[in-house]
Amino acid sequence: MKHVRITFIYLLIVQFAFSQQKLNVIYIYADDLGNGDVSYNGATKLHTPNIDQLASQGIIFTNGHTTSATCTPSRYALMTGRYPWRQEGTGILPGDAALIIPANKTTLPLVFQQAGYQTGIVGKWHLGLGAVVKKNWNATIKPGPNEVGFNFSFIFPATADRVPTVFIENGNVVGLDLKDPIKVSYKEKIGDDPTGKEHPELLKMHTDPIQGHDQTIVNNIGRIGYMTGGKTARWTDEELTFTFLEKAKQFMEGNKNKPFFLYYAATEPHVPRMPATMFKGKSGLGFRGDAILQLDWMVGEIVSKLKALGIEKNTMIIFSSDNGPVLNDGYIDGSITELNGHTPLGPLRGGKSSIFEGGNRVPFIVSWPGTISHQVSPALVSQIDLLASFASYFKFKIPNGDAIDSENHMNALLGKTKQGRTTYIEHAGTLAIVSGDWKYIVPAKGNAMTYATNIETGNATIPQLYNLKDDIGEKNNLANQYPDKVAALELLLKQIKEKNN
Ligand code: NG6
Ligand code: CA
Repeated sequence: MKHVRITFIYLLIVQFAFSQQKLNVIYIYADDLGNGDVSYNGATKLHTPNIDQLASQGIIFTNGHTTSATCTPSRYALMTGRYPWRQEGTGILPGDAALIIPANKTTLPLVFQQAGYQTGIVGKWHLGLGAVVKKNWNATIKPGPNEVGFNFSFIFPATADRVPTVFIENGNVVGLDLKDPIKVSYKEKIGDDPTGKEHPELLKMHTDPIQGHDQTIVNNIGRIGYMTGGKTARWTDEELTFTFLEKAKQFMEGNKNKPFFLYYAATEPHVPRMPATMFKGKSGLGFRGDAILQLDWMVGEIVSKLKALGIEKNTMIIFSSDNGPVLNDGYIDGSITELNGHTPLGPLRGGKSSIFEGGNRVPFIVSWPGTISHQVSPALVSQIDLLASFASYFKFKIPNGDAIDSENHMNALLGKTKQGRTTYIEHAGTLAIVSGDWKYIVPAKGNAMTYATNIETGNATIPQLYNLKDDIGEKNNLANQYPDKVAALELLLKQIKEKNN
């Protein structure tokens, strides 16, 4: 009897110790997922039950943003808390680019690391690797994620459509046979591997003839860039998500008793969309829809794993996307022909690469079961603010000059207030400033439509002013009616641009 009581007390203590465990944070980042691509936010042609579940138990932010309308700059802002347009060389990077995250500055994972967290990244990196472009892929590649705040990394270098199509774990290419070394070039063809251009008959998915993606063929898919060697290390696209998910599960399992931060950078629904067999054809909307179902399934798997580890209530999941949606982004994959009335943008205008809201207003959910309850928040929140928000949560003082654009909005992220940012800068080919309900787009000379992907860039040589409260679709340009507003926003933008500390 006495024994039983002692065991009981012991169990109580163990449980208490666990419930005292610090919060874990998982940041799930979709790639090119639109505001209207999720059923919690109005999609009816496809269903995302696992993402919806996060939304229905957590906070749905209707005014959630990435900084930019493409991948690299958005990820740069997420990691550094700096607007990417302040920094040259933060545009979409080739697969052989050098690391663009400074190793001596505060980064988002460093904020967690200094608070005693284990930090891991699994998935798409796209922020460059190594010190130089001409790097040796056959030895440990440094600096990379492990040098800017991650204890563990299992990534692919750039995008799924860019070589080298290999996984890199803590700096080393996985499964590499050193007798078959990897070489990469974005300048000229190297080695004997067939290219999509010379051998279109080898492709299992046609490329759009005006959008390239016709260089080295890997897994019967044409890519951007040339590679040779590394045959045993090359990935199979259909397995990408299984591989990342397995690594993420191992990371969670290994750190179930320690606080952890996991950055899960999914590849869906970015091109090439080549989902696993179990998802092919499942959405009825072509491979893009299938890829979104695969993404949703992965989210469900992460939640199940948290439950199985008994840490679900102790883990915050933040779900978002790095930029707005695009249909034909280089491959003929049914994204247009099988769209079936699906509206990836919802009511927004633009899309990937656009300065309109469709470029940077993205799904944004914060779920923390048991601690935050469901609500819909109109607070303007941005990925660039995660750094300062978590720094404040951990009472970490950001060194002067670091993360200068990141603001602490932890109270908005936790649903304690519906007030987020008052001012925000959006970025594509040009800049826009949002202040309250107003958005001003800086005049720009570039094309009105993107090349080939057929998206309105938002570029215009005249000033554009929209009232987002009344006109979320940015249809009525009010610049002529409110010249004072235009002038005030221009001035505010100038002041923010000049800020350097
Ligand atoms: C573009 C690619 C597009 C995609 C994008 C990066 C062409 C014509 N198009 O340059 O396919 O890879 O870069 O997407 O090359 S992002 O989400 O990583 O920013
Ligand atoms: Ca992207």
